[in-house]
Amino acid sequence: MSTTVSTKSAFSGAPDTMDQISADVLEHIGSRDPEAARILAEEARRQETTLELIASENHVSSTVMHSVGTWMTNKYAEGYPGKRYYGGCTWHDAIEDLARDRAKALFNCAFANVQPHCGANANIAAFMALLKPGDTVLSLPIKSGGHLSHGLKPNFSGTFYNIVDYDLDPETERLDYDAIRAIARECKPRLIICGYSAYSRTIDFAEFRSIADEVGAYLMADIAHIAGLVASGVHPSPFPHAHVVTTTTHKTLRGPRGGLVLSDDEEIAKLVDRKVFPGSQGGPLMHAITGKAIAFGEALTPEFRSYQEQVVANARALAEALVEKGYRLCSGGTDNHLMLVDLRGRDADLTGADAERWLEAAGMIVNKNGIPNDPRPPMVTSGLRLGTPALTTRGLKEPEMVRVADWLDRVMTSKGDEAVCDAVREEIRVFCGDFPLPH
Ligand code: DSN
Repeated sequence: MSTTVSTKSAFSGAPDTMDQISADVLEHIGSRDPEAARILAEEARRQETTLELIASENHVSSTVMHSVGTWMTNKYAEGYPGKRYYGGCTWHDAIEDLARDRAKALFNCAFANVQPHCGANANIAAFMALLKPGDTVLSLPIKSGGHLSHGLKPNFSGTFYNIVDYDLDPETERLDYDAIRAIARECKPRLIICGYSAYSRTIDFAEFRSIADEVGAYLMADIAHIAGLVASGVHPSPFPHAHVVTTTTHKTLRGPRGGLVLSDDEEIAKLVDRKVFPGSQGGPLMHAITGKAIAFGEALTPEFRSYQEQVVANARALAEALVEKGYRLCSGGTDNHLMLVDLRGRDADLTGADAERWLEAAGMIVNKNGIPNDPRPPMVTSGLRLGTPALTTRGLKEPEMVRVADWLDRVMTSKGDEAVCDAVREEIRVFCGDFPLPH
């Protein structure tokens, strides 16, 4: 349900809690476009005073944030460093080389293309590099935790390729590698995809590669959700197993919004470059590539590894606290940064859509999510997907996860009672003051 808000009133200044550089930027915009500045200030305030539990979101450092609003936005740079279709690209070459080199160091691989505008675009380029239209792709469907660009019918992937599904084991709600192998033997895919949007368990990339090798398929790992964990060694790496690895840059990796393709295979690398540009994109977003370079630099630090360890520790603590309150978690828990809560375990009538709405009113931002074999439609669902990357960025640790679980439970057991939501909203507003956004 969308809410119409008035944006007409004038900008009344940056929130007090904002860091000086951000406040100066906002005041500057406000002096020229108060209407737009008001919206930005409101969004900053929303982020400051609410708890972000969407597993695919994060808060970037102010360095990354401000780096995407720079001179780099003014330039066309079609092509690649040293081979551009436009003059004046010296510094664009330098920043793209920096981003590529840091990405390769981060994931310990030989090739990186940092130009995809988003994860879905990275996947388009990977498909185009490895497949012809009509080829068979074996993947987990979105209803079981996969991604729309892995084969959903209305998406490019489901439109141009022959998609065969594998599924989770209905009992354990985990990947069943023997069953995947059996389907692969039967359908003989050209490509097998692993890596998911709502799967809370460790992925065995070596096992996937052994299946791919047995049937002569390529293996693609879409690590969009777990990229930060992988870069820090907190989740096993898809290298050297996957032929191609795709990811977004803005989830656990904590960079600007964008996509990335990685590989260790020289031939595939050449194809991916051609399929990103000119195959599926025009001018790269050089301001976003600047932010990627800086975020990858941050991710190469020891602090980033500690952050990822805390993300996983927090997810485990939140999962345990919810189970103690009677919630059922799909697959029984989590090994990574997210969990899928089957709300029916607590109350058979509870839906993801209701919970999402009530929790937002109480200052907790979540997304409804189908659970495996969900009888409810995607806009209703029986589940919530919860993640800890953004909370961990703010400095929350295990004891705070118990508080978050309490707030979640209070709101959901009250069925969104207005007085309960208001009381929790106020507690969270005060709590957030102790855990400021990164400066
Ligand atoms: N839509 C993203 C997510 O929320 O997981 C995946 O691209």
